[in-house]
Amino acid sequence: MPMSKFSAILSFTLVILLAFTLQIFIFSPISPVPLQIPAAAFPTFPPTSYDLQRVVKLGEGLLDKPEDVCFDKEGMLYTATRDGWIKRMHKNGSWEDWKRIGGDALLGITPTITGGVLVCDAEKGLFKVCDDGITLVASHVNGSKIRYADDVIEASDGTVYFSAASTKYGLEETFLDLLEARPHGQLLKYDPISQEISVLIDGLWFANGVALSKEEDFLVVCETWRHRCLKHWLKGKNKGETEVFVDNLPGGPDNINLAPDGSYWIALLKLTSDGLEFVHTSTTLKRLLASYPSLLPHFTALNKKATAVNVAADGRIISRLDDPDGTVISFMTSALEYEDHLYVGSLNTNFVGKLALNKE
Ligand SMILES: [Ca+2]
Ligand SMILES: [Ca+2]
Repeated sequence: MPMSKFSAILSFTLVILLAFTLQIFIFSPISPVPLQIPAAAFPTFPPTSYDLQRVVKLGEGLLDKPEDVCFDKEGMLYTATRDGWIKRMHKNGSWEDWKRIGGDALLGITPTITGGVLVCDAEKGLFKVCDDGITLVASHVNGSKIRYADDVIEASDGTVYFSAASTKYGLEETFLDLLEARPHGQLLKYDPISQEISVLIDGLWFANGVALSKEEDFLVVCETWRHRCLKHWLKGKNKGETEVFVDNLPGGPDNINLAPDGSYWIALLKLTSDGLEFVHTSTTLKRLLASYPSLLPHFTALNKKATAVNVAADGRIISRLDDPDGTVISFMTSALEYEDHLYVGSLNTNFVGKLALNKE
C-alpha cells in the first residue's frame, strides 16, 4: 500500500476515534457515577414464583399503561392512564372515563379524606381531582418547578407527602437519570393549612413510591436506583430521622402500598439485563449509552419480568410474587392489597391485574 494511502486511512481512523471519544466524554448528556446493583439472591429470600401469571385482567383494552391504582372508601377503583384520564371501576365492574387532566405523564394516585383522588403528573405537579373538578395543588417548591412528581399519600390530618423522582431529568429522560445514578430525588410535603410545599428529604436516588405506616408514625419512600426503601419518622423520639427500611431488594422499588395487616406491597423493576449488570458500573459505557438511547432496552429487563414483594412493618421480606418471564404482565409498577386480592398496575399493559391472595 502506498504510504500516502496508508496515512490517509490512519488519519481517517484517528478522526473517527477522536469524534467517538469526544461524543462519549465531552458531549455526553450525563455525568455518571457507578451504580452498584446489590446481589439479589441471599439465602433467606423467598424463591421466584409464577403467581403473577394468574392475574385476572380488569378493563383490558381500556387502560393505557395504568401505573398506579387506589380505592376510595366506597370501594371504587381508580387509575391514571397514559391518555391523561383518571378512570375508575365501579363496584359492579363497569369502567368510567371519569376526569381528564390531559398529557401523558400521570403516575401515582391516592384517595383523599375529603373525597376524590390526588394524582401526580410528572410534568405539571400534583393535582386533586374530585367530582367538582380538577385543581393543581402543587407545581413549585422553593421557587423551582416540581419536575417529576411520582407518587403521593395523604395522612389523616390532610398532610400530603409526595415524591419528586428527579430534580434534574423529566419523565422522558428517566433513562438518563438511571445512567447518571446520582441522587436527584426529593420527598415533598404539602401542608393543607398553610398550603405551603416544603422539602422533607433531599438527595434521594430516584424517589418513587410513598406510603405511611398504619399508625402514621413513619413513612416509607422508595429509592428505585438504590434498590432500597427508606423509613422517615414523623412521630416519637426519632421524629425527623431517616433510616433504611429495606435494602438489597431483587429489583428497583417503584410504588409501595400499605396492606390492611400493616405490611407493605412493593412492586420491583428489573433495571439490569442478566449478565449485563456490569454496564451500570462502567461510566464509559453509560456515557456511550446516554448518547445512543435506542440501545438501552437491551440493558434492562423492564418489559420482561414482574415482581412484587410483601414486606413486614419491620422491613422483613415475607413473600414474593413474580411473572419471571413477563408472559402475562411485565414492567409492573404497583401492587395494592384490597379485600384479600392484589391489584397491580403496569407501564406495559392495557389492563389492571387482579390476583386472589391466600394470606393466613
Ligand atoms: Ca400510590
Ligand atoms: Ca411510581
